[in-house]
Amino acid sequence: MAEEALIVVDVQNDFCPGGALAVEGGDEVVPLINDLIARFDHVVLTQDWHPAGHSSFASSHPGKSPFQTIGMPYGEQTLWPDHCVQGTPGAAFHEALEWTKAELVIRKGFRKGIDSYSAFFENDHTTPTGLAGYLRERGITRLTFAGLATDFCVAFSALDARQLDFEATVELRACRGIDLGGSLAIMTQRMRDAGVVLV
Ligand code: VGL
Ligand code: ZN
Repeated sequence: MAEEALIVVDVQNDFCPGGALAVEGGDEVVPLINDLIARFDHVVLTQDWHPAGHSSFASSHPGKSPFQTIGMPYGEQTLWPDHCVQGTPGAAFHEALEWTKAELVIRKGFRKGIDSYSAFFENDHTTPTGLAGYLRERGITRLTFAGLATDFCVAFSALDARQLDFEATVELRACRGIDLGGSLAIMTQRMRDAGVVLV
């Protein structure tokens, strides 16, 4: 029988109000995600986990500001405020998130020279995080995504899931987006076109 897992994406303090890269209403997803966690047999969390001075931080590029883009060897990269620095309170899960049941925490973005939005691949779209192998070895083929941010880490993860032949559902009411230059509408459409079920 097809096994299912819930993938909880980046429900961390820096993506919640008051955080370094706050997503509007980011904390509102926590009770909804706690309900989902209670309903799923298997739960995986992702955690954005950057070293200080990470190349996705605008502060690492003299003259650049957050939300500008630059060319990196692996393609275009949006620059962000410093966020989710390893071991800082901003990188911790939201204190109300009931994460104890989680079987795996996938940390991402820990290589200084490359960002990683997706739970499956870094932003070069080729360096794997190991999550696909972990899920496949366990016979898990159906994935439900929730968390932050809809148009970045959630969307990149769901799109890669489809590319890797997993079934993918996104619980939109348990997600909040950044919406940079129309990215929310663009990524929502890309998910639909890829066969991601949006509920
Ligand atoms: C994210 C921007 C930078 C996310 C992470 O979790 O969507 N966005 N790092
Ligand atoms: Zn990040």
